[in-house]
Amino acid sequence: MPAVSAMATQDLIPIEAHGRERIGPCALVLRGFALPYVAALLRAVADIEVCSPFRHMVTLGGFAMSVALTNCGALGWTSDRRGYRYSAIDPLSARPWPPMPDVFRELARGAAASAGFEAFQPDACLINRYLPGSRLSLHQDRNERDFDAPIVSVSLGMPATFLFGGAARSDRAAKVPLHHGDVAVWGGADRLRYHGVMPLKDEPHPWLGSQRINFTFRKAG
Ligand code: MD6
Ligand code: FE
Repeated sequence: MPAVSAMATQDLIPIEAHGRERIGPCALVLRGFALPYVAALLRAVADIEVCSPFRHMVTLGGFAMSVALTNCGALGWTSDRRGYRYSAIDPLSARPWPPMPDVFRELARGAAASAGFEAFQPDACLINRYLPGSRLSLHQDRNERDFDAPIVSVSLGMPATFLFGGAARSDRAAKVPLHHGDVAVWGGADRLRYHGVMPLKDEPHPWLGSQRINFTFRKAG
């Protein structure tokens, strides 16, 4: 039975109603939380990709990722044949990543606080662009220096099926649909859970067309 709260004008309402879905003890999806920020996010991405274009990085195994990525903020997530790491320098431009716009920080902090993680101070924003067929295989986020800070993941554009697994790669993963404007937050006991994204179907979004843009905020350093 879900927990309930009494309201004056209605009957019993699940506490997680109003666009909040619990996907773990310390993990939530905040439905539509990013909608007020969409225009600012897209404007900023247009600026960021002039300096640090989207590119397909190569993984440890030597394969190009199907997802194209760039970063903003003091640190950016990178991958090559030697492995995964955070870097202050974009290996493509050989310059620092573009700064994280204030509006990004405001969105990430607001979403984290709403999920119970006060005082989130993101220093890294990974920006992923998915086209139809792009996918992200199950993995843990463990390149960050400490695991006390949550991960805040913002979805724009085409819908995706987020896989939210357990502490072991072989644990069964829940399939969580993510739509334009949704924000997933996971931390605490859920911080190291395996997660990924199923191959994207081509279901064009009215504004963004056949792509999904994902912003993943972290405290990496
Ligand atoms: C997403 N991205 O694109 C979630 N994690 O919806 C990730 O979980 C992720 O893209 C670690 C490194 C790169 C990523
Ligand atoms: Fe991840």
